[in-house]
Amino acid sequence: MEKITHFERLVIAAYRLPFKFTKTNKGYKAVQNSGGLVSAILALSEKLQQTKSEFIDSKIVWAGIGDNLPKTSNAKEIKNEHFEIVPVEISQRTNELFYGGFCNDLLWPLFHYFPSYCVFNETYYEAYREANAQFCDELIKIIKPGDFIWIHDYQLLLLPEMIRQKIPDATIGFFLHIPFPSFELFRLLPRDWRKAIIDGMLGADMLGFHTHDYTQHFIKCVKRTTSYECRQNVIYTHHKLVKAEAFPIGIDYEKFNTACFKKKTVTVKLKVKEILSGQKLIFSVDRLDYSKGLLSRLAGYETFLEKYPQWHGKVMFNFVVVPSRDQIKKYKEMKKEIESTVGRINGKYSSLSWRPIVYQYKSLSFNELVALYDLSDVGLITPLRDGMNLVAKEYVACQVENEGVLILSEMAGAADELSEAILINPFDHIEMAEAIATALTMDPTEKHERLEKMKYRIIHYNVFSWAFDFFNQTFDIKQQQHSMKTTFIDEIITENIVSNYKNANHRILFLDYDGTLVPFAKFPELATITQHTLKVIRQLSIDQKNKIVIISGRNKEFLDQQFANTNVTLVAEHGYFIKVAGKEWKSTIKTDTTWKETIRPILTEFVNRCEGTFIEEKTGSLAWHYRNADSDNAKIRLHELRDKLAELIRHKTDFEILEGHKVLEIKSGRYDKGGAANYLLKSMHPDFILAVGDDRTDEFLFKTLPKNAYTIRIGSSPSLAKYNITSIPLMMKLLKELTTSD
Ligand code: GDG
Repeated sequence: MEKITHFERLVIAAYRLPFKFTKTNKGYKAVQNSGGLVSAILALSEKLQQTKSEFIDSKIVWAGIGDNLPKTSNAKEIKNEHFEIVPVEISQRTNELFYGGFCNDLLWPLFHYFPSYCVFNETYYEAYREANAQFCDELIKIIKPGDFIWIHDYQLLLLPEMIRQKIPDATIGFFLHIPFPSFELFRLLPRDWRKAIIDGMLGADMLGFHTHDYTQHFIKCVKRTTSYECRQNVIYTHHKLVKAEAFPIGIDYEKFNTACFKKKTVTVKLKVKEILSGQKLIFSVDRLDYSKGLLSRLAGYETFLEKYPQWHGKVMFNFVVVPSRDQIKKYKEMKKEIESTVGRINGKYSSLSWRPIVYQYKSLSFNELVALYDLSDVGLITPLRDGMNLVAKEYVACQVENEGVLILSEMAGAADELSEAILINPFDHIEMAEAIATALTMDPTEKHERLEKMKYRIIHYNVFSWAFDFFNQTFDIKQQQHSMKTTFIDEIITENIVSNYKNANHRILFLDYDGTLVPFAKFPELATITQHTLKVIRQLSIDQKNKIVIISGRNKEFLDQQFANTNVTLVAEHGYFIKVAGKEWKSTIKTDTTWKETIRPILTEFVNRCEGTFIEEKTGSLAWHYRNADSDNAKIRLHELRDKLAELIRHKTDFEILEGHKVLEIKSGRYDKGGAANYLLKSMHPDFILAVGDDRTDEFLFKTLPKNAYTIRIGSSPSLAKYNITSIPLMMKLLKELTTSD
């Protein structure tokens, strides 16, 4: 398949439309909504309009709920220069329960690590499902082939899977703008909701988070909630691969930086300078929200005033809070508390000619915002928890006329990229006070050097790189999905295999053992071959044109026992040993197995902690079997064991953790079934190759065989094999057909 390099339309689904609509005598006027998501996508759409993008053919479509949207039949025709708008209508009652309830009384506080603010309410959850379904219904009406559907944020976690159910081939990306919490927090959700959220998100092809930590938290939650295998950042669901990746959102650096020189900004700056009349300026701007740490910030500033009286009269803190969610009780109360704290601090420290805090509860115009960023000596950005925090990046971009210092909370996603800021713990008021004092006296050369490093990063990974990186990686995962696509063997494929088999003279058949020739049993030694299967294998192997290879993870002794008196080639321990038909066993490599001494005690510890599990020792590997353990307990232990082993072998590229059916095996990475197959193929030029297997260890085989090989994976998992077949009996039926075809 050709690599997809562009799409017809970008369809955004986000809770809110990017504009509010106000009625004027010339019709409806759109006014931009506040918030990080809107800022980012608007910047992207402007860019896409200016430069004919290689990714997208036409206007961006945006589906969301509209504030004050005209209730006319032509609502859908409200045109905007950047977007084609798809209004989603949700009844007020549902919206209150969905947005006010599930989103803002549960997901927001939970994902921002405020569990005590969480309200768990079944009707909220029902409304959340209903609202996501409503979005799905509206989107289904307009989605066309070639669209890239990009779903945003915590209000729509169930939507990806809902769309997937209706349009299986859709290209769906999902981006979470807030943190994804650790499993310790996520597990506070009732089990069903947890599962629904993870499954809902996994409906997407690509899942984006701001930071590596959030991505890892998500993957851990997937591991704890489902039985899906995760390798690096790829999740192998039953139907497809899904990738989870960190895409730290950026800003339109040029727009902010050049705005500092614009006439409108310069006018504001002149006014501000006049007001400051030589005082230093500390500035902050955030939406009204407890996650932004507004009260903590005031406490830090108060500590600074207390500890550094020499700054009284010489510094002013412009504390801007942008109205948001202030109809909600908690926010109303917080606003009151902020106002009384500001009043108290000002009352305590003001003089006739000086006020330490200038508090504004309002939204600033773009030029006012840029002017204040530029003129301030300190940007005081101290959220208690923040997905990214664009304000911090915008602040850096606007350091033009008066270079300042960024004080940034280490709890903001942005702290990963802005390490030259003064990073502080927002709960530590003393640290914050010290940081303010340090910032106000910082040497100009140091300020400049710190800013230059941060600017470099913000310029190079901006909002466009963020979006295009997301698109590119989605295309890549689509490509990978295609190569792992499940095509079930049908009659036509069977006929084709059989007829090619018939016409061939030098055939080789690679057959895995467990899960392929023999179903799983309670203990490995009980999974023995049946007479019927052995008969088919014998029939195949007596044919002079055939070479039959049993390629397994089992040890030599077991395979010898099962295939005694047959003329088959045996591959044991995933390729460590090979016994060509009629010859002796030989090992394919020499490996150092002293590592076992370190790993064995760890596995023993897990056997002790998880009843029903046991260790299998092979020449070149150690395997932990958990088939007979309580599945919940085993899932948890497996997860811990993986983490522990990954940590241990992190720097040893020679190692491999193989996961088969209810078994985890540690071995050297220098041999695998693919290597063994290559070794056997060296001495022959087959005109027919068939390989059958059932788990990840067989993927090495599928990957290595030439393109014309028939590769088959049993079960429905995504695979590099060309085909899937549902069960062992059906596979045996196919082998039987081969025996009768000559
Ligand atoms: C969410 C996540 C994540 C703010 N006040 C004014 C104004 N703004 C603009 C800023 C900035 C945006 O709003 C705020 O973005 P943040 O990132 O700081 O915060 P959230 O709104 O909470 O955004 C956050 C973000 O999504 C993106 O993924 O970073 O972690 O919580 O762009 O400039 N703009 C104007 N006047 C204001 O008064 N013009």
